[in-house]
Amino acid sequence: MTDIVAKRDAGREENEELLRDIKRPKTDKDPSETMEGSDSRSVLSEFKMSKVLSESAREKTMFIHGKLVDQDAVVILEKPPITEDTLTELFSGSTLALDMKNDIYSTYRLQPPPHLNEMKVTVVCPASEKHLKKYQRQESYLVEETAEDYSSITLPYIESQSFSLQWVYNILEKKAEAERIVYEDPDPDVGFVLLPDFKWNQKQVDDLYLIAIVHQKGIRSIRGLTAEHLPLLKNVFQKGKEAIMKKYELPASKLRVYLHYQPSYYHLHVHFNMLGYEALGCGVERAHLLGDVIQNLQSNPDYYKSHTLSFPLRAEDGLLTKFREAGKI
Ligand code: GTA
Repeated sequence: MTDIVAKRDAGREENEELLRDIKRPKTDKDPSETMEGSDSRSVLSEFKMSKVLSESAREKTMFIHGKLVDQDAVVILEKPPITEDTLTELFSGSTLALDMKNDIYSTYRLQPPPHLNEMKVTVVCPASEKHLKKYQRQESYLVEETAEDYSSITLPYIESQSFSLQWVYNILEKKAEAERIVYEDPDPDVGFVLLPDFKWNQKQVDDLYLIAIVHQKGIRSIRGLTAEHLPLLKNVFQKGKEAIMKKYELPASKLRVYLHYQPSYYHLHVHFNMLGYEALGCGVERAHLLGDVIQNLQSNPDYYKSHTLSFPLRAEDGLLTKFREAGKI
């Protein structure tokens, strides 16, 4: 925890680096041509908002579509949790205005010093149509996918439509986020890179979120797993938990370790969350505990090749259209 607090300034720099990176997308029209040399604040001042895609008062997040220079972009604003180490300064260094008082109850508006009032900003630029749909609020529908549905509907769809994995390869090849790596096992068969998920600001362990990205290429999701991958999965499970214990002093009993089905990115990766933190996508309809996946493969080497798997799909997901066209829902 102390380690996390000590890294606050480093985290701030990482955020700025992320924003600087969007000025250099590899596209025909590069925003860096007009924005080179500007700092992270001016990057956002270039953002021309067109629509709020979704928002959540509970999560304190807002997903906004707009243009950065001439490119579609999604900006995600998120108010981070309050951390205990800031409380003394928050109480002594803020101004307070009374809203109402009634008997023993009173409410106030607090204006903290600017550095205690930061927001987390994520920028996706250039954002594809698929990104816009991903961040748009939509109804969800549960799909039951048989092994046959996987081969005839899902696999052809994900082969033609998936998000780019460039960010994953950048991490594995140390071209991006190398300084954020918490642990690496470089073995090409059972190795992986463990690092903070970009949804986690690393300021408090209450919402700890890391991902382990396997070095082995070609395993798209749990559907691609067989008993031959048990050494890989056990290695990620064991060494991932050990690395988190060492760095964040969180025992395995405080972790939720799982894979998504369907994932957004079809290169095998494992999510590590703090148990009490209700991360998006940790519900039973989408998350498969790594411990259960290992046991299922131990009792049936082809479990994920043969079983029906359920998962939610959002209204505008092209895969849902394919399932509808096939008369499956
Ligand atoms: N370190 O560049 C990256 C990076 N990218 C592009 C994705 N991830 C990254 N991590 C690092 N660097 O947990 C992370 C994602 C995710 C994991 C991929 O990789 O944060 P997945 O393939 O199972 O896909 O996991 P998943 O979970 O659907 O993707 P994602 O992006 O988490 O979206 C799920 C929902 O979470 C979204 O629909 C949205 O509602 C919400 N969300 C997404 N991003 C944010 C954000 N920055 N802040 C708040 N909420 C977000």
